Amino acid sequence: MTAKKFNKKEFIREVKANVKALYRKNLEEATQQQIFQAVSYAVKDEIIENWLATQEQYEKDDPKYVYYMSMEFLMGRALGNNMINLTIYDEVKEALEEIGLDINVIEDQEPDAALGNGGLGRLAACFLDSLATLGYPAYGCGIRYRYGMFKQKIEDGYQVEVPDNWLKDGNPFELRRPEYAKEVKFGGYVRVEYDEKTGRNYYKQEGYQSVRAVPYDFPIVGYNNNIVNTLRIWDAEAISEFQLDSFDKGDYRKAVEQENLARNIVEVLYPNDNHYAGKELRLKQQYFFISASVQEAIAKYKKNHDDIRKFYEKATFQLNDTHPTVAVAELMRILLDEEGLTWDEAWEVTSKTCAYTNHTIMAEALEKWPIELFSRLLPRVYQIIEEINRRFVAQIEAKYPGDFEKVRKMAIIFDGQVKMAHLAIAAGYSVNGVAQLHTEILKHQELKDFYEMMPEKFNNKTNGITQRRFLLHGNPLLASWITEHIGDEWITDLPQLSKLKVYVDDPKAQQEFMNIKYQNKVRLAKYIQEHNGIEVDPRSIFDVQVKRLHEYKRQLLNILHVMYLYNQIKDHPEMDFYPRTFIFGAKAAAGYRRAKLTIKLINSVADVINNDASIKNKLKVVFIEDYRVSNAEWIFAAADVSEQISTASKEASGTGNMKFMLNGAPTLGTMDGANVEIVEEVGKENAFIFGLTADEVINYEQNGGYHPENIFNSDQDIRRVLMQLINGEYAPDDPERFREIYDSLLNTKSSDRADTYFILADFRSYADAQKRVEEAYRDEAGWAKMAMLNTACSGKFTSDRTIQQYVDEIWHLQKETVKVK
Ligand code: OAK
Repeated sequence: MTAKKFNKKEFIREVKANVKALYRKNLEEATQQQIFQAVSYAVKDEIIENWLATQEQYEKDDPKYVYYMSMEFLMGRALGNNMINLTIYDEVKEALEEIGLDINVIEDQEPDAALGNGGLGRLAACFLDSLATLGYPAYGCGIRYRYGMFKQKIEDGYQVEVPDNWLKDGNPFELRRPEYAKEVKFGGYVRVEYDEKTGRNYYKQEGYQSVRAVPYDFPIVGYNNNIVNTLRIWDAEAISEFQLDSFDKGDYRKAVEQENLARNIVEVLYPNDNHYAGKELRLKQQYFFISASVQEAIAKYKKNHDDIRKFYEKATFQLNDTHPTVAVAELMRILLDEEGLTWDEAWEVTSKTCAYTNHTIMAEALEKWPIELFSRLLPRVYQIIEEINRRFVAQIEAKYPGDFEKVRKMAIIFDGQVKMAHLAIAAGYSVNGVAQLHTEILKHQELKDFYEMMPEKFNNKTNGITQRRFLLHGNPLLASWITEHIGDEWITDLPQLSKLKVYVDDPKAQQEFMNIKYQNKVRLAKYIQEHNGIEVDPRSIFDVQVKRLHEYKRQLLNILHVMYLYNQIKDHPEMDFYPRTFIFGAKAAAGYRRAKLTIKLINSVADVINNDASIKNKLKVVFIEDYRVSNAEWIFAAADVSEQISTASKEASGTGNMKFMLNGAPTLGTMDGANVEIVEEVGKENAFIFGLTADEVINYEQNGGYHPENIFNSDQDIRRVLMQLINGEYAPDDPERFREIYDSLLNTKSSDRADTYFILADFRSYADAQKRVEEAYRDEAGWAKMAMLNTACSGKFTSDRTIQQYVDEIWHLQKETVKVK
């Protein structure tokens, strides 16, 4: 299992040669960006033999593959991670030092591959890392967006979105594979021909427009095992004129339209998290990468197999939420129209191939496409979905005779809409949630009818994260300390961390552990100083909430509590208050007005507090601009407190919570998503839990009885904070600025129910939990123990465990091993 020996001299020689070949420069003349490129090509060279060897081995063994189909892969930077997984990080670092280069500066040149929004996209990236590390044959299938997640600038406290031109300097790790290009067809109409000989109808799409899907491959390096899997993301190119069929030749307008289609389709990632916008272009994106990926999976299978009816023995499609669900119908289309299977044969293959993961219960995230749009864009695919629906409805009626309610609630096509979740559940062989609580809510609330009809399909796969990126790379000091104490097996076997438990009462170990935390806080403080111009004290408590900005995640609860603390300190200057730095990082969807206003509120509160000398630096508020994977690695390493304060029942799992825990930050949170399991692992006494339970929230939602105005009227501290939203305290130039937020909490006119996310209901118990944090932090030894226990008990939350469960319980893949030559 050991990787090829690294040759330092050879590596340096190659870096220099690359600078010459790429830029006609000597090392001394090259920019850091150019050196980054040169180093990356040298690292790619280390990868390429393994990549070839892996694919050869797979070819020979003919294993089953999982195709992880996802609109998003939030990969972050590749260079550091590839060096880590090749186990050449320290060697490269030394080699670069020898020629006067700083590896951190070089790594910092790389733009994040931000082809995702948040949790779902980052999970996909962690899964690819674990699949390669565990030795399972896998493809990530996605889109090569020209522009990824926008870059966030903060101007005058407001979020400004700047295009993310991540490919502008070229991408050293990608490989264009034109030999695997596929044609994808949109629009037109379906012509049916009856063939008397076979007695079958044949369906042909005509008058369509098409684009050429061209794949780019990214190596996914397994940790220290010679395995390199592939992330295959598709670019769109115009079908050149000479390829138009004779009927269309010379049709200039069509040629131009096709060119526009190709240009638009992969232009940009939709920046919505947990929200569906229903845009036509988005459906085009979905079908574009799915059609190309399914065609490729079938072509690959047919290379060495004759019987397409056994396709599912060699391939399984995991649908990352409903976004890739059109795969169900595309697979049916190919099997029926191109492979000539009967409906029943095609259905058997499809329903043994596709599996679906649900990542949210937020109603506004449910994908429903108007049938007019769907049938116009994908006429043949729509016909197939109609037939799937017809048969599914017949099944419902057979099971529940006369119960039209069931049909109304479960049909795939209803009320003029195609419901993608219903399609995924009806067609898939597995439906999973991403944390125990979430799966229970799916089974007994959101997807109750489906669970009752087909309970065997439902299962849970609690999310996980890769320790290679979020500890070994992101927190090298702690990683080394852990290795010194328990060896390095934790890198591929995270539950080994429990061996750290013997050290949690050892004063020396405690001191070392907290000293590492301190150094990581110094590193982050420097970053904040450089990027925000704010000085923060690394001795203060770093209380961190980083994640997408969404009302259900309740950044508003956090900042309202900061306003409350500020009032307290102002009222009682002599009060004993442990200095705190509240750190936020969050992007809001570009069109999400209230989320953007919340960012402005956070920055406005920060301005007032950070500039009030009278509070003597007891409180600081920092909003880190452009929160993304690369700076997240540093943020988790430096956190003392992990804010996971979503309204119970709303956060499907959370994965940031796991990254904090791994890095020794106790959770301050609600009993929501995977927080429940975190508490199960570390013990309630090593977390700060508050707020309504999921059952209580659901009960209010279903039966009413929640009246935030009563809380407002009876709790003077809360009243005061809310009044400060509309009296100009934080908006002297425009006291009405935050009226919308105030109204959302109290005014039933402005929304269906005031305080949709139960912020006032949970405020007191949140403030109490925060008080407990402060008390606990004052006890140095006690805190060190708690922090260490969080790391020691985080073993469950590795994505290696999650992937092994997907393999054992859903995909049934065989482990591969690859030897280097
Ligand atoms: C994004 C778009 C549509 C639907 C869901 C999402 C999404 O990112 N959901 C998140 O998925 C994560 C991975 O499973 C979970 O940890 C988060 O709780 C969930 O919000």
